Amino acid sequence: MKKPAPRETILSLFSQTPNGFVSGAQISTELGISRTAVWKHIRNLRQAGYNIEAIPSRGYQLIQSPDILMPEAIQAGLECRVIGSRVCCLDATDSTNLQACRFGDDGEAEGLVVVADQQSSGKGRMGRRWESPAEVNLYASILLRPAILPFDAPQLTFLSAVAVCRAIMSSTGLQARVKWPNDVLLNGRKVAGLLNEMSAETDRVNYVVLGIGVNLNMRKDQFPEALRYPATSLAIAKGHPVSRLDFTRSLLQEIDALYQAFLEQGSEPVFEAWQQLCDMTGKAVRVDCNDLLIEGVMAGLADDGALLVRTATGKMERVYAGDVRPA
Ligand code: BT5
Repeated sequence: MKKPAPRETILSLFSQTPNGFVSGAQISTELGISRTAVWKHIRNLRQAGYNIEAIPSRGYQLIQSPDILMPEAIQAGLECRVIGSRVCCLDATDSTNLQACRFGDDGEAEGLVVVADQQSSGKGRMGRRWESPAEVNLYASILLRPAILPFDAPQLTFLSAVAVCRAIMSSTGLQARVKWPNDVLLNGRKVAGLLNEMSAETDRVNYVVLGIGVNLNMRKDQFPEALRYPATSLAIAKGHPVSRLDFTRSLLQEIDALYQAFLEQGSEPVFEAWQQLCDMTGKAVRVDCNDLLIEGVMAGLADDGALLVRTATGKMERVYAGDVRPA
């Protein structure tokens, strides 16, 4: 594993001390650098927006971190085994999914996270657009290389959905819900969308990219009028902004834990968690599958992640792609 950057080590030291103080001597020993070099790193952190006070004979104290997404801040003290082994933060990009696929094609190891402050061509499913205004939300893509069959890769969408719900709960206390196949809802409004992309051969996955867009601090006036489904953000639901940095860290930790469970135990624990977060089971639904409309009662998930819908004739339909609405 690559050695952490000095900035990352310093932020990690701050996150480990209960009273928030870290002495210059401690930093200098940890990094093997002079006290003058320590002071220069602290100055650079201040310039990047970190409010750090120097208190004589006690050391440095981190008063406040800026809400910017930087690799060092995301990685400092992150409790992950795989996810976040490398983090790439971009001011702007076409699509973080496209970026992560480029890294995947270049042989980048799994665990890479690409985040961007804004996307000019944020992607939804089936060529749709994901609204990605600057500096308010999270647009992230995670590169994975699981030893699974291409057929099983769609199961990972459920993993992202559960992770997003858990991160929303831990950062805001709000209980989000999932909607098949790739939505996360808050009070019945879409707060996050997921788009997985894959590179594979017939019987082998080269990589999977988990694309995750979460509306964190998006304001009402930033949503276009014509959306397929009513939408919201965490800030609208809470009435105050949420920390993009804290949310991102929490999300990556949730994904890491679920991914380990997926690799060790298969999709069952993920599917079970997803079904508990789904309100539509047992309810009447209408599924729009392009040229086909299926109406019936949502019966749950099949082993492969297909949506099971029991129609009025008693037939159990398996749906692999489509948009679900309450009937
Ligand atoms: C999705 O597609 O919900 C998948 C969205 C995935 C976005 C992430 S951001 C990071 C990564 N990089 C990418 O380029 N993409 C991923 P779908 O189910 O097809 O929903 C798309 C529809 O949701 C659009 O047609 C709009 O109606 C609506 N929509 C667009 N932007 C939205 C937003 N920010 N919040 C809520 N709804 C939105």
